[in-house]
Amino acid sequence: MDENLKPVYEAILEGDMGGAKNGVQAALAADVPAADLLHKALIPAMGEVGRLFEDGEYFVPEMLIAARAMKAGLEILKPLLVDSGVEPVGKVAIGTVKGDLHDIGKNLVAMMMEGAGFEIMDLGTDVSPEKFVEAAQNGADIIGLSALLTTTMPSMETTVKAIVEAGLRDQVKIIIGGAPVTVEYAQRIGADGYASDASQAASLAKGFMA
Ligand code: B1M
Repeated sequence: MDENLKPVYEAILEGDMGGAKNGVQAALAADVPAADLLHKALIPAMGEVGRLFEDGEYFVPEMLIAARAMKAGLEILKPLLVDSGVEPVGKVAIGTVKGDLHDIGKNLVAMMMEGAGFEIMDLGTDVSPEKFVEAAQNGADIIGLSALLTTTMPSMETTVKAIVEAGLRDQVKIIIGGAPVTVEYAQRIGADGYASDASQAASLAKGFMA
């Protein structure tokens, strides 16, 4: 791994928020592109945290502090990844579905969509189907649903159904994503699209508005 990326990767694994911030700043000062920091240090570090959790070497507190360190790094990268400043191409309401508290991936998708020119209504985490319906009523063009747990994926289907029942299905496009989600699942629950990562989600959203 690049010597500028390694301290960031390690700081996230150790849950060292200050180290992550300093590492990101130092790497940027050494002309490492923000996208490289994201894809070659921050995201792989969280992947490794997940592996360590699965192997029983990390527990929830370690996951939490690693997530906090990653978020601190992301905050610094955000202005560099989001370079919008033009008329919004559309409105996206995005949230992590009911019962699910994971928000790093969702935040990243929101960030990339903002960078692609969308206005973002960030509904947060543990978002009920009713809240998504409300967002559709309030003019969202696209509804983005994120889920990281196999146990919360069914909330995606419930949300799609709630939007149908509210008579709003023709007014919005629904995009879903998150580690356990698949394109087949998206088709099965009647979503309009699935994206495996944040930049794919932004391209998909742009395609819907074209
Ligand atoms: Co949790 N957790 N967690 N966790 N956690 C996972 C998801 C897990 C896979 C870990 C593991 O076992 N290997 C596992 C789920 C197993 C499963 O369901 N199959 C798990 C578990 C079990 C749990 C708890 C149940 C643990 C417990 O309490 N015993 C608990 C549940 C809490 C709840 O939500 N109710 C829990 C809690 C937590 C923390 C709070 C400690 C923390 C979250 C902090 C936070 O988000 N603020 C946490 C973390 C950090 C993780 C891991 C380690 C990292 C997730 C992450 O941020 N990844 C994760 C393991 C892993 O994923 N490898 C794990 C980085 C992020 C950039 O990637 O979120 O995948 P990701 O997002 C990607 C794509 O998925 C996609 O684009 C993003 C960027 O490219 N994407 C979309 C995401 N949303 C999208 C939406 C779209 C399109 C694309 O369209 C709208």
